[in-house]
Amino acid sequence: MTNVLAMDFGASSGRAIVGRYENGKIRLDEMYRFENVPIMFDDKLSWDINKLFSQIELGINKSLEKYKVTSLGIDTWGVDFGLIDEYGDLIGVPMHYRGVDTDKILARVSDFITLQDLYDSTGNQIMKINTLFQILSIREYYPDQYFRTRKILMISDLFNYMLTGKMATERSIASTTQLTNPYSKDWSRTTVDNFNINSQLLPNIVDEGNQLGYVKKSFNCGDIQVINVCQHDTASAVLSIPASGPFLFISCGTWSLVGTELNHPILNKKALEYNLTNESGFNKTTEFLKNCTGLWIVQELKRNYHEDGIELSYEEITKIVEDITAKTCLIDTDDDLFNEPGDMRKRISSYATETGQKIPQELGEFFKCAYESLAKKYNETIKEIEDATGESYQDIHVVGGGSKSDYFCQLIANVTHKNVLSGPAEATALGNVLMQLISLDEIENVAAARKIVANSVDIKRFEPLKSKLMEE
Ligand code: LRH
Repeated sequence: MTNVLAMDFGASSGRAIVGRYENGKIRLDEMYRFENVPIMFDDKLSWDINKLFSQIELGINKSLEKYKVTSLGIDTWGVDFGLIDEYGDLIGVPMHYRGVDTDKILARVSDFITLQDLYDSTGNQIMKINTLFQILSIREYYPDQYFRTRKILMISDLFNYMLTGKMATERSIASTTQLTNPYSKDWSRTTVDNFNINSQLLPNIVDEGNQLGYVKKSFNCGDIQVINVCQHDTASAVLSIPASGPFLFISCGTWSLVGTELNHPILNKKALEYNLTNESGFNKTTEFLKNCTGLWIVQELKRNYHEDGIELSYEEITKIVEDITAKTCLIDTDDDLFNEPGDMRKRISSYATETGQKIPQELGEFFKCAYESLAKKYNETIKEIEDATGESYQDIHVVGGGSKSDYFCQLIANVTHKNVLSGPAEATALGNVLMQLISLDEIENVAAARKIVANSVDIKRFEPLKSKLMEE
């Protein structure tokens, strides 16, 4: 039996999971979960990087108490990074994408290049959080840090570096920067040059499955190989989807990544107009998708009520929501208003007032508004994807935390008029485990890995029901 450790970092929480492969089946054993709570550093919303790194050490130790572990892989959210100085040390603390001021930068991007050209050379959805805009913001507002920098390491690459002493960027995580070429899936020279970024700052891109090196002796954990998995959590999640033909996916965590897997990028007019992104998946596949706000608003509402002394589990929340028959207001979940941490009840109420809708009163109405608005957004995005690809899909694979809620999966089926196949809920960690097993030659390739997932995980099916929302 081969045991591998997946360190899976989401923007709000993380987990250490040991994947165990035997007799054609994968079993996941969760060692523990932890919260990922941002900190204020120098007045800027930042990642608690040392605490997060200590979770990896804890993950290794806990796993070793129970298992012999051959390798480990790290996947994280995209776009964020750390700056490394000439001594190989981290400069300051990596900033949180919700805290970086890129508004003015974005407004000035057209001084360098048209948005059409930027899209053509990177294939990425223009989002103010993208690494490129964050780098330009640091150069503008913190030139001292920028000019001391010798290498820029994405968060997962930074953790790999801290573990092994080796610097590299894995291809899928690099594709969230708006600095890679959507065809070659290497750094886009045109973009790097256009924005006058010193190309020496960007590490070499390596393929997923690359064996980077062993965990340093100083960690005292024996020989554990560090493998570059699909380090972008979205790419890991998609890899684990047990599909055989064309499919749509919604990878639903703090973010919802709504898209499809293709073997070529799409950069047509419609893709640009809809702001759809081309990111890199395993084997240089393209994940053609939109980054939509996901359960973030639900998570914030839950936190808002927690601060008022009301504790609710997600199961309790969806139970309450299911019992509400009255219509609630709908919001644009991607509106900037809901971007930053804060009281979502106030923001939803002000959105409702401004758009002439009824203001929610009850706790359940706020949550219902969030869930239904998300489903509406998914539906709109799926239509855009079908329009840009010229394809029509029957099935949506919903994976990640959101797939655990039958209420939400049924709602998505009703609103989109498509079948929803839910699970795996631990898609990101599972994709991470699978890539390690492929790298270790335990599994032949991704097609074989997906068959193993189909054998190992219960997938639930939800067909669209005639509901009130559908008829609107
Ligand atoms: C989802 C994700 C997404 C966003 C980023 C901030 O977890 O990776 O791709 O771009 O987080």
